[in-house]
Amino acid sequence: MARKDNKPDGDLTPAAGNGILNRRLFLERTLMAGAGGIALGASGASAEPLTNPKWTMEPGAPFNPYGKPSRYEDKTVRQFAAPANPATPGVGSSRTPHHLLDGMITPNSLHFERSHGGVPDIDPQQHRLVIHGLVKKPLSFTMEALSRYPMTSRVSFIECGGNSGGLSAPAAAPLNVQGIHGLLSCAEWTGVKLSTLLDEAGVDPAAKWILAEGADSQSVSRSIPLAKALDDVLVCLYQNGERIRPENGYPVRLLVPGYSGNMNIKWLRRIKLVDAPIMTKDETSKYTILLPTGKAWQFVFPLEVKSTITRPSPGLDLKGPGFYEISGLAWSGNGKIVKVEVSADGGKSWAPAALQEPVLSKALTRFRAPWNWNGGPAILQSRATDDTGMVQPSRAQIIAERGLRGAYHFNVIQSWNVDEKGVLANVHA
Ligand SMILES: Nc1nc2c(c(=O)[nH]1)N[C@H]1C(S)=C(S)[C@@H](COP(=O)(O)O)O[C@H]1N2
Ligand SMILES: [Mo]
Repeated sequence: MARKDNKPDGDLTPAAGNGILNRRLFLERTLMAGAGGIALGASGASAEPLTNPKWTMEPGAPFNPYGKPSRYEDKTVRQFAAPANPATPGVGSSRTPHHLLDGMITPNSLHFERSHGGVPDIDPQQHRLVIHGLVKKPLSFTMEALSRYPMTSRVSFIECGGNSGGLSAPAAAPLNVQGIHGLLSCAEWTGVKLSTLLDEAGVDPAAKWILAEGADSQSVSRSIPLAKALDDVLVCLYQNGERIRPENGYPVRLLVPGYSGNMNIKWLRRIKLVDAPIMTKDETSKYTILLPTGKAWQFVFPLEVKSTITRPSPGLDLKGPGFYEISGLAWSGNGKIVKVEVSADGGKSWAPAALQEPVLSKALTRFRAPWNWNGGPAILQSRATDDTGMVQPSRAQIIAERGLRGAYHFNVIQSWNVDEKGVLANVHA
C-alpha cells in the first residue's frame, strides 16, 4: 500500500526514545507487510501442518439459556478484598480487570461495583421512582410506566472518585492496573432523559438543584445542579443491551455522564427538586478533596482527564526483547480525548499514540502505540489531553497543588517500570 507522503512503507524511524515507534505503523498495515527489520515474533509461527484435536472430531456442547465465558478464562474476574466488617459483606467495592480486557466496553459481569450498604434485592413490580419538591405536579413511576417513555443510549464511563487514589501513597504499592484503576468501567447505558421526566413534572423556577436518592440501606444521595440534570443525565434501565445488573442499580439508576462516580445513584427511588444543595453525608463526610490546609474542596463534579497503560502491565510480563503493542485507556469527564502520548523513558520523550474510533465524549478511549523493546530498563507512561485543553498532570504537580491527603480525583500520570527480565511493576517516577 503506497503512503500518501511517499515515504517507504514500514517507516521504523523512532518516534520517541527507548523504542517507541510511529503510530502510523498501525494505520498503514505495514507491520504485517514485512516492515524491513521488525521481528514481530509473537506468533511462534511455523510451517507444521494442523493436527486434529478431539474437539474437531466430536459433536459440540448444546445451547444454554444465558451464556458465560470459556472455562479457560477463569482468571478474568473482578477483584475484591475481604469485607472490613464481616456483618456487612456487601459494603465495599470490586474492581474491573482492565489488564485482561480490550476495546472500550466493559462486560456487565466485570463492571466494577461500589456499594455503601450492599446490593438490595429489589422487586421491579414494587419499586417506584418519585419526582417531587419544587415541581408543579409530583409524579410516581412504576418501572413499566418508565419503560414507555422515549429512550436514548450513550456509551459512558463510570469512575469512582476514589479510583487511582492508591497512587497517593508515599511509596509505590505493588499493585496492578486492576488494583490501581479498577474502579472504572464503561458501558452503553439506555434509558429516559431526566429532562423528559422533569418537563412532565414541571420545574418550578425556584429549583436550582436536584437531590437523587437510592433505595439501598444506606440511602446514598447526592445533590446535582439542575443545569446538569437538564443537560445529559439519563434515568437508565439497560446496561449493554440488557436490564441493569442488581449490583449496578437494578431496576433503575442515574447516569450522570463524566461526573464523580458516587453521583450515579443506583436503585434510584427519588428525585427532589430543591433550591440549594442538601449537604448529604455523601457530599460532606466523603467525596470532598482534602487540602494540606485542612480545608476541602466540595462539589468537584467532572472527573479530570486521565489515562493508563493496560498492556503491558504488572502480571503481563514481557517475553524477551522485540515488538510489543502498548495498549491503554484514556478518558475525561469534561469531554473527548484529543491526544494520548506515550513514553518508554519515564517521560523524557513522548510520541503520540493512535486513538481507536469511536472516540466519544465522556467514554473510555482505547489508544495503541508500537514499541520495540530492546531488553533494557524502561519506564512506560501515558499522558492524555482532552478537548478542553486539560493535560493529565504529573504526580509532582498534583502534590504541589493539593498535597497527599486528598486522594479523590487523583488523575496523575502513572508509571510501569520494566526491568531486564521483562517484569513490570508500579513505580513513582
Ligand atoms: N444507591 C447507591 N448509589 C450508588 C452507590 C451506593 O452505594 N448506593 N455507590 C456510588 C458510588 S460511590 C459509585 S463509584 C458508583 C458505582 O457504580 P457501580 O457500582 O455500578 O460501578 O455508584 C454510586 N451510586
Ligand atoms: Mo465511588
